[in-house]
Amino acid sequence: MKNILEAKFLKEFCATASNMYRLGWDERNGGNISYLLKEEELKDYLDLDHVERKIPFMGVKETAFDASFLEGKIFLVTGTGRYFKNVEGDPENNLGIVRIGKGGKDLDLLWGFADGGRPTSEFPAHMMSHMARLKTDPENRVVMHTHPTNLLAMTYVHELDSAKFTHTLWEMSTECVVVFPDGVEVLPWMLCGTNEIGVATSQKMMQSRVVIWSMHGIYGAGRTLDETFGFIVTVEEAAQIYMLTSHLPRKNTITDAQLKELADFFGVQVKEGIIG
Ligand code: 2HA
Ligand code: ZN
Repeated sequence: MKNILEAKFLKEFCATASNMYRLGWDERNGGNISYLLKEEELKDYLDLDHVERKIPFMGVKETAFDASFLEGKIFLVTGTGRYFKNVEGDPENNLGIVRIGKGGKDLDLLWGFADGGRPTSEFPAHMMSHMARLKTDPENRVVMHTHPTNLLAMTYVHELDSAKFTHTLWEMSTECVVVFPDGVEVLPWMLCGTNEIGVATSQKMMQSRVVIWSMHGIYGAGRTLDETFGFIVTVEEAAQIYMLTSHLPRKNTITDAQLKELADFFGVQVKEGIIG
């Protein structure tokens, strides 16, 4: 077997966590990432028949949570209570590779969480989001949650209407409408770590790859770590421009006609009902 610490997917995952930490978005144990792995990319690194231990799902009501759609799927995931700051230096304790067990009722730990850890408290929201995204895009592999500073600030001062929030973000930078043409979906403040927020997030994920948890953070989904991180960075930069300018008299803006011109030129299908 090859050394898993040398695997491309693991190195890239660790580098992403470090980047997010250095951007100041993942204070303490804030943030979590899950990454759907393919058996082909794992088989040289792990004996997939060897289960270290079984881990129950936490924070979910058995009756309300059904992950059977993901049975047998394998995820690399950050641990509950773990700090992004420490992931790169000590992946074996801070990360785990888990397989969704029979009927989607529990997890097989295949690697990691070596000191007794278990997946993020937001694991249900991650799994429900993966299910929603995979139904929309079978190539989706990443769900990422973090606390970007300016985006959080914006949820305190901007209306929490998804269409209005999207329109404001699109106006803040020329590339926005091209990078996230399906806009953002905004959830009101909700208790995190619960089934309810997982269900609400996954419903929004059917419509958009970016879901905002007001006064908390963001959920992004995508095909690769780079793509998903890219959505979040772009949204956060737009929010930063909003926070730098919203209290000043606005002299210029990107007009709806220009947003439409951008969408047409780059050939992206923008969400209905946002550009007038
Ligand atoms: O994992 O960010 O939402 C820590 C969090 C919970
Ligand atoms: Zn959070």
